[in-house]
Amino acid sequence: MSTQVLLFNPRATNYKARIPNSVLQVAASVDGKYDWVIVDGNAEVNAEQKIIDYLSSGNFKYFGCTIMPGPQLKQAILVTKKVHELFPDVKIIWGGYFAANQYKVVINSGWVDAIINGPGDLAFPRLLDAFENNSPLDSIHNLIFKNGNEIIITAKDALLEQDTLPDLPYEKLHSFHSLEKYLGKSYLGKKTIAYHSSFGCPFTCSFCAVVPIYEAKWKGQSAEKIYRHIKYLKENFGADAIEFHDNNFFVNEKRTVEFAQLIKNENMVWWGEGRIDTIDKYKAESLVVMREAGCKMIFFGAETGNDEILKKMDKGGKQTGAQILSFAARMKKFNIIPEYSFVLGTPADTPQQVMKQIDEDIAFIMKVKEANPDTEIIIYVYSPVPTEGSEMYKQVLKSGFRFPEKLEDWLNDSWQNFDLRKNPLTPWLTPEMIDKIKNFETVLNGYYPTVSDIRMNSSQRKLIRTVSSIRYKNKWYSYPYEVKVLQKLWKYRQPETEGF
Ligand code: B12
Ligand code: SF4
Repeated sequence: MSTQVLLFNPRATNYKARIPNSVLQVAASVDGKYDWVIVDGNAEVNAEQKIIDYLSSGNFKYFGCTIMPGPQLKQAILVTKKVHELFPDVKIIWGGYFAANQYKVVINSGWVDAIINGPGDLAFPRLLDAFENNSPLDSIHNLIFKNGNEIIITAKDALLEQDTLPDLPYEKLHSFHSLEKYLGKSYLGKKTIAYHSSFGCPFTCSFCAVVPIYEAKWKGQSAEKIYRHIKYLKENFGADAIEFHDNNFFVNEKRTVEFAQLIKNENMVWWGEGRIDTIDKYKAESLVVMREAGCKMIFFGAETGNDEILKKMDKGGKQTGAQILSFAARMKKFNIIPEYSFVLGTPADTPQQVMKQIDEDIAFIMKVKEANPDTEIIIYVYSPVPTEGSEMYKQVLKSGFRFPEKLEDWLNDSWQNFDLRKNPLTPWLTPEMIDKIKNFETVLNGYYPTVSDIRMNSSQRKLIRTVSSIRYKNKWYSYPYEVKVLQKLWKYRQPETEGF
């Protein structure tokens, strides 16, 4: 086992590092066959130097980097470019949502030898074997690479049975970076696990980056497997809470209830992402058992109250504005906090229509708060993902919007901010529209400070609410400087950009 693989998780957060599940699962796929190390940009002061030191030893043949859009792009691009220049013999492999969705710009950069397109559990070890044996790459599934000028995209594998995958090598990760430090404080608990229990999603929402990669497929680990890992992290490292990082944790009611029953006596608090129309079908007994077992809050993509747009977004065709409202009220009965995310600023034929839609969404969000004031609201500004063929993406292309053609262009501030979904600079949104969305968000968060912000105490909450109330009640959103000052002073944390 002499061939060494360096796996890099570029910095994505300044706020708190989480277990780097992407590179850890990739490590598991080659564990025992290839020797590997992990460099985590979230946990290192100078990740670049650490990588150069490792590679200078001459022991490494492969550099694997995971990459999602947003600030992670910075270290990913700069460090990869350096590795390519200083160590031309080291093979560079990228994986993750950005690499797969924006494959053209990545592979055309000339620095990346291959992209893993979707799960890497079979593709990565097979790719390394092929490189080792100098054999062709065409027969390896879930792969994108270049043959001369031609970009080759190989077939996708069906999703694997998740219980057949190897356990994550937590102990070896612990030898690089302390696991206790990864189990951070959160709204849920003092030591929060980041756990990823399923891949994909059975739906095809036309704005979602999961769709082009997983094409409406979903596979989850069994409740027993999840429970076994959580118990291990609890017993060995003192974990007391779980953030489920699945795109859609609650697809299968039976699995959710089985997990709830297993975890019930472990005194763990947990959170995950789900769909309103899926969980609205859950039986009352299931919701009761989930809450008793520690499920305190669930994140939902509410998106908009407008049924026409919901249809255009292809939310499975089942979610409606009326259901979003009644479901918020239903969750109150079970004492589970719904965390609703909305996507404002979707394209329309005229600027008047875009603005009208923003106004209607703002009014709708206020109605949700009336139905259940505990509902946490997250507001995103729509930023396109290349879901080729969807109605929404066709409209985006019609507006003249184009993604960057050079990898380094993603280093520009505006493109790094693009996927933070705050001000994506899409052609149909005017500064006035963006201001309206942002100012409303500021006033809303002032009037209803988020319960998940653990840095604000109750008197601070009361004061910020009083200051914001005149604006909220009278719908005066422009220039909310006084609210902003207080939020800055008390470091209001935006769960949407800094983590959940
Ligand atoms: C954890 C997480 C974060 C963490 C940081 C993660 C980190 N690496 O440090 C935080 C909270 C900081 C974060 C932030 C953001 N995130 Co994020 N994040 C996730 C989340 C929930 C889990 C990622 C994960 O661990 N997955 C588990 C692993 C096992 O799966 P995987 O990454 O897919 O890995 C497999 C394959 O992809 C492949 N693979 C992946 N990498 C590599 C590398 C190599 C070398 C190889 C061989 C294979 C390979 O093999 C793996 C095993 O099969 C995903 C959603 C999801 N369910 O994946 C979103 C997700 C990646 N995030 C997303 C986004 C947009 C963001 C933000 C940019 C914006 C936002 N508002 O959320 C911010 C950026 C903020 C910032 N400061 O950087 C989107 C990306 C969408 C897109 N447009 O492409 C996702 C998909 C969520 C979503 N559905 O919208 N995120
Ligand atoms: S339900 Fe969520 S994860 Fe699934 S396709 Fe829609 S937005 Fe994406």
